[in-house]
Amino acid sequence: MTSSLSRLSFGAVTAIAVSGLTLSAASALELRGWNIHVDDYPVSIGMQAFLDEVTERTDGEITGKVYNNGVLGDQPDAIEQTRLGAIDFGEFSLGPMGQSIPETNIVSLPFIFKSVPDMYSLMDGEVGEAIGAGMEAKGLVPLGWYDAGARSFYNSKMPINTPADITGLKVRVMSNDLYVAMIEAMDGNATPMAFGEVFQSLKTGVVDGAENNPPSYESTNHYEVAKYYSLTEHLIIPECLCMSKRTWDKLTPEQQVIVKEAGKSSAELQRSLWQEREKKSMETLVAGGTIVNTIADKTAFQEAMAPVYEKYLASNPDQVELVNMIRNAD
Ligand code: BDP
Repeated sequence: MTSSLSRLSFGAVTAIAVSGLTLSAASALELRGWNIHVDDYPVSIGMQAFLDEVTERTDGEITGKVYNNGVLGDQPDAIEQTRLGAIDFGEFSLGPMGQSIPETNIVSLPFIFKSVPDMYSLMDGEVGEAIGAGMEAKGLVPLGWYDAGARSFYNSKMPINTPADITGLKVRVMSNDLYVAMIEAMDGNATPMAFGEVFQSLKTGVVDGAENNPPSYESTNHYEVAKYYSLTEHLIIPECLCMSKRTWDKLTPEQQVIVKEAGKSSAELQRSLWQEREKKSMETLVAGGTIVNTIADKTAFQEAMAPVYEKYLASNPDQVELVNMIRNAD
């Protein structure tokens, strides 16, 4: 009797202990965040602020680490990993996202946004919602739109003033067929390549140039090996702090509210840090010997993109309305 009683109570205690363990394992989450940029980059600071706010407001139930410098892998790969839940969150350019999430491709049409402020107001409204819904359906929950300014061409040969200057130039682009079409429309040779390989490729002449915003051109030291920076501002690509839908689904409704709010406030912080960094980067570039030229009239570049639009709209008839909404926004 005594022994069966004690066996019983031992069993009961074990059950309680085990269920206690299971409970605490389910509520404590440790997140892994993917980031391609260097530690002091506005994106990196924004992501850390996001994680800190989430940890503080969930009383430590959600913790984690942001892995900077692309140590968790290339961007196209990391996007897939995040969709699958192997990475919990990341800050991605909508550029390389286009290959797996067609709705995001719209922002990769050259010159689609008239200006960065225009991009902000469209992404914070209906356009952002439509794109965000497409992302969510493919396993990424958008938490905040980050700023990445405007991208311009840089190369080691000469200043670019007209589309004809791109003829024959070997230009690295991000992984997306639209960028290949963009370069080919100007008779250049496009090479899709991982961000981390560009410095060496510029240095050894595998490519003559690439294109990016001032902070990325500067923080990667690309300006040391490609000194002509021509302000074509042909692409204004928003970026997204987003969470894997699989991770999102593990959160309680209260945690989801906190995560969304922290995402939004981190985007505000990132956007203001971005403005400062852009200025600083331009100063660093000029001090480092970069030869910067502006393009007073970009019409010729815009006109050269006609075949890119034609082909895109023909193969994405469902996006015609959205494209027009962006192009006609004032
Ligand atoms: C930077 C983006 C980063 C891209 C990189 C690139 O912030 O996400 O990976 O450009 O050109 O501006 O690959």
